[in-house]
Order: sequence, then C-alpha cells, then structure tokens
Amino acid sequence: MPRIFSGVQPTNNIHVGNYLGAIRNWLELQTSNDCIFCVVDLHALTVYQKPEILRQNILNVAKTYLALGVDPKKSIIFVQSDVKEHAELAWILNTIAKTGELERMTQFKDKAKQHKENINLGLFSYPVLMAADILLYDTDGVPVGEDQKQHVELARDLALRFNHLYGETFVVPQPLINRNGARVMGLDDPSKKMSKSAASSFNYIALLDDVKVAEKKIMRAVTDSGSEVKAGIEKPALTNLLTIYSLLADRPIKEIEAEYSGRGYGDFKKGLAKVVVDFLVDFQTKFNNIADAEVKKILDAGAAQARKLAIGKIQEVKEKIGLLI
Ligand code: AQP
Repeated sequence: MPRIFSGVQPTNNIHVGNYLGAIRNWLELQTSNDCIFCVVDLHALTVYQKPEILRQNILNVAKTYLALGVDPKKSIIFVQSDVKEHAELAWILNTIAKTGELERMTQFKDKAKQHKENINLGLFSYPVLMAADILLYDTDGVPVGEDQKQHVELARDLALRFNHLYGETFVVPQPLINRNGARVMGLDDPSKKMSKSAASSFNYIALLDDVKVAEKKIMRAVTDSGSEVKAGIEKPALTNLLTIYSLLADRPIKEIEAEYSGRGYGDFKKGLAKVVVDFLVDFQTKFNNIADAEVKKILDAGAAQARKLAIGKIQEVKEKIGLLI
C-alpha cells in the first residue's frame, strides 16, 4: 500500500483552511493507504510559543484529527518530538541542503518579515526538518495545501541528492494537492492565505471558535465591489467564500451561485454563516467528547509504531553515510 505522511503545526487552533486544504483529504486517503499523521510540534518552535499554550495546542491538534475522522485503527497518529529520529535525520539532511535553496523558500521569506525580531536558524531550516519527517517513513504521497508544495519539492530534491551521493535510500515523495480548497484565503484579506498566526483573528475561522464569533467573522468578511454572488478572477473574495461554502456543504459552486442570484452579499453571508455554524457545532460536539487521557493513549501507541519505522530508516541512513562502525 502507498505510504502517506502529513502533519499540522500546533501553533494555534486548526482553522477551516487547514481542514479544507489538508485534513479533509487525509480522511479519504486513509481507506486505501498506509497513513501517518503527525502533530509537528518541533516545527511550531520556530516561532516563540508560550510553553503552557503549546502543550494545550499539541493536545488540541491531536484531538482535532480524531474529531474530524482520522481513525487510529487505520492511521498512525503521533507527536513529532516523541520520535527523536526526525531531528537526527534533519541534521544529516542539513549537510546536503544548500543555503541558497532555503533562502528561496516563500514561507521563510514571509515568516522572516513577520518575525523580524526572531529570524532563527530553525525558521531557516524548517523545510529540511519537514523533508526529514517525510523521508523517514518512505513516504509516497504528502497531502498538503498549495503553500507547502515548495517544501515537498525540496524533500524530493534532497531525496534525489542523497540517493545520488550514497545509493538508493529514500523514496522520492509526491505532493498531493486537491484542486479545490488548496489555498483558502484570509477572510479579512483575500490576497493572502488564511493563517493560524495571522495578526487579526478575523482572518480565519478556527474549528474551536465560538459559533457566535464565527458568525460575526463571516458577516465581517471582506467582499468585492458589485453585489452579484459569483466566483471568478475579478471576484477573489467571493470566490473564496463560495469555495468554503461549496466544500463544507458539499454542493457545487454553480448551484450556490444560482440560489443567491439577485439576492446580494448580505443574504449569501447569512447562508454561509449557517453552513459554517452547522459544521462547527458537529465538530465541536465530537471534539468535546474526546477525553485527554484517550488522546494521550492514542499518541503513545502511535509514537511506538512510528518509532519502529523511524529507527529502521535511520540505521539504514547511518550505514550508508559511514556512521556505524
Ligand atoms: N489557507 C490555507 N488553505 C489551504 N491549506 C492550508 N494549509 C495551511 N493554510 C492553508 C495547509 O494546512 C496544513 C497544515 O499547515 P501548518 O500548520 O503546517 O502550517 P501552515 O501552512 O504555515 O499553516 P498556517 O495556518 O498558516 O499556520 P501558521 O500561521 O502557524 O504558519 C498544511 O498542509 C498546509 O498546506
């Protein structure tokens, strides 16, 4: 069975963009693939996190996976820092990654601008750690949003480079990006992607948002000029809102456009708010029914399974590069 690997950083609560761009695709993949889903907590450290909040976010992200339907009977779910081989392989890959290729990474450039006071080495080599996450498990496919494509491409380059230098070792992974929802845009600025660490919380709908707050965020979302509810290149804000509606309600955009034809943005936003609230209520009921102890047990079992695979791979890598005497 093909191997799938993906993860989310516990930098805040998961938002609709993370769900529609990535996790929603995981759910389909887990029926016919060998899936590994990780809470990538080491990545989160590249931006300063308050320890108590980080601990809670790690648990919340794992609980979110479960509440959305990631099934621990089908998939391995674990926390990255519980398997130390991720950091070990990252160091080894650092020695074949070029600083020039890391300087070209869009996420690094964006985050360096956003966190001028803390442009740390971890932020710079973030894509190398992500390559280690992926390559450690002989991953065939990486389901991610559009923003992570460049990082998966780097993982491919590093796999090919390592294989060329030391002989066939790593599987060369493919990014798996769905056409719809691959880049959900900010509600307050449809020219930028929806992001957990956006300056304003009006940028995103977090899956744990209070439903009244979520409603307010939709009603305040930026729209385009005109009043016609229509998707298209000249209407980026409406296209984004229609995409969210379409994916959450599982209805084609054309059908939604027809329903709101001639009714204006206000009516459409009320309809979208209802779709979002229904989704959040269902999700939050499931989330609140999962006990912390249950999640911790699943994560411990997942880490043990992941560790077995990771240890085998790191041994192979060490042998190839001459570290095992
Ligand atoms: N706006 C988005 N639309 C579609 N997919 C998205 N993803 C993120 N934002 C969008 C996908 O979600 C997965 C997890 O993302 P991440 O936590 O690893 O980090 P990120 O890409 O940096 O996401 P955020 O929300 O912007 O977090 P912060 O603000 O902490 O950096 C990935 O598959 C990503 O593609």
